[in-house]
Amino acid sequence: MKINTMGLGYIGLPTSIMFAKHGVEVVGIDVNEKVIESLNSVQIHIEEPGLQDALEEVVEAGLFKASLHPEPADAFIVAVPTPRKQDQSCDLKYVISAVESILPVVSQNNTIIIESTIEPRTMDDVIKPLFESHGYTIGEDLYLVHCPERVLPGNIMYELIYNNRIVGGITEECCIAGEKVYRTFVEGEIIKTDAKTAEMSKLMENTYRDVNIALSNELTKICNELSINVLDVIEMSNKHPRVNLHSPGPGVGGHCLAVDPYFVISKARETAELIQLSRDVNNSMPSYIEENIVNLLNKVDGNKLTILGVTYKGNVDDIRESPALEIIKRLSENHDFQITIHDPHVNLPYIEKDINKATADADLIVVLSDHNEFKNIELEDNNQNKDMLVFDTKNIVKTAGEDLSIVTLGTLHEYLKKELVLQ
Ligand code: SAJ
Repeated sequence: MKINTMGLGYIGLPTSIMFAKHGVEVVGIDVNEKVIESLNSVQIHIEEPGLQDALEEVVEAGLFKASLHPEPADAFIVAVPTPRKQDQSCDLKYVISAVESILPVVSQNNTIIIESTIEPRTMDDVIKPLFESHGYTIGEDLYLVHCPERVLPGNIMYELIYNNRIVGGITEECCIAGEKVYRTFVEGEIIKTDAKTAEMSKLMENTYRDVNIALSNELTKICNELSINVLDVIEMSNKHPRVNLHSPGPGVGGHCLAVDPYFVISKARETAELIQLSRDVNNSMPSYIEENIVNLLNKVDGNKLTILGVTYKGNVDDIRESPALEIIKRLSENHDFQITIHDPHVNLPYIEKDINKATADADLIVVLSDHNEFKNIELEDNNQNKDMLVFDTKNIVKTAGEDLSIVTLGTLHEYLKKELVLQ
C-alpha cells in the first residue's frame, strides 16, 4: 500500500511515520518547505516522545519521504489544520486546498480520509460534492471517510496504535475501505459509522472535557469566595464512583478543547447554550489568574514576577491557544510589573532558558504549565528572595526550596485572607 499524508504537523507526521513503521510506503506532503527540508534531513520539527527515533527508522528503511507535491497512491490522508474563523466557525481553506491538490493524482478505487477536525455535516455538504463535481461516484469510484484523530499530544505514538478509531464513511463501502487502511497498525477497536456521526462524536469528546473543566474552574471561584479548598473538594468528590471532576487551572488551551466546541456552537447557535457558557467560563480564567497575581504581589509588596511555563499543557512544546500567553499579555498591558519568562520546552527570544536567571530576585513565581521539571523547583540559594512566593495554578509543585511558600488555586483565599489579618 502507498499513502500520501497531507499536512506534516502534530498529527500528520506521527501518523505518516506510524504507517511507514508498519511497511506502508508513505509520502508526507506539506506546504512549508522548511518542514520538508528538515524531515528529509531526518530531523523532526515538533516535540513528541519517540518520534525522532521512529523517523530515523522509517527513512533508513526507505519507506518515508517528505515532499511538496502529492503523488498517485492508494490512499490519501488529510491532516491539515482547521482554524477558527472570526465568527467562530470552522475555516476549511486548508482542507479544501489539500483536497484540490490531490484531485489531479487521484484515481479509481482510491480511499480519501479526512482526519482534520471539521464541523458536523462537512463531509456530506462540502467534501463529497467537491469530488462529485469532478465526476466521481462516492462509494463506487472513490471511498470517502472521516476518521477523526483522537490522540493525546505527548503520548501520540502509543495512542495511535491502542486507541479506538471511529471510521465515518459516506457509504458502507467507504467504511470498509477506511477500516482496511487503519488496520495496518491500529490495535484498538475500529468503529464504523456514518460521516456526520463521526464528526459530531469527535467534537463531543473535546466538548465534554471543556464543559467539565469549566465546572471545576467555576467551582474554584466559588470555593475561594467561600474560603473552601477547591482541590480538597475535588479530591473528596472524586472518591464517588460516578464522579470525575476535572482539574481547574489557568484556562483551557491547545488546538482542540479551546477550538472544537465552537464548531458545534457555530452549527447550532441558538441551542448550544451550555457549551458556549463553558467556553466563556474557561476564557475567563486568565483574567482571574491576572487578578490574583496582582493580589499576591500586593501582599508580598513586590513587582518582580517570573512565569514558569508558556505551553498550553505540561511536557509539550505547543503554545497554541495557551492561556499562559493571554495571562502574559494581560500582565504586560495592564500593569507595570517586571516579568521574566522561563520554559524548558520552548525556544523563543523572550524565554530565559536558565531557571536560576529567570527567578533571580523574583517576588512571585507563577507556574502556568505542568511540566515535570516544575515538580521540584530547586533554585540556587543566593538566588532566592527571602519572601519569594510560588503561585502554582496547576497544582504540580511538590517542593520548591525551604524558604518558598506555595499557594495553589485551593489555598488562594487562605493566603489572601492572611494579608487582611496582617493589615
Ligand atoms: N486541562 C485542564 N484541566 C483538566 C484537563 C485539561 O485545565 O482536567 C487543560 C489543559 O491544561 C490544556 C487543555 O485543557 O490547556 C487541553 O488539554 P488536554 O490534555 O485535555 O487535551 P489536548 O488538547 O492535549 O488533547 C485533546 C484530547 N481529547 C480528549 O482527551 C477528549 C486528545 O485525545 C485529542 O486527540 C485532542 O484533544 C485533539 O486533537 O482533539
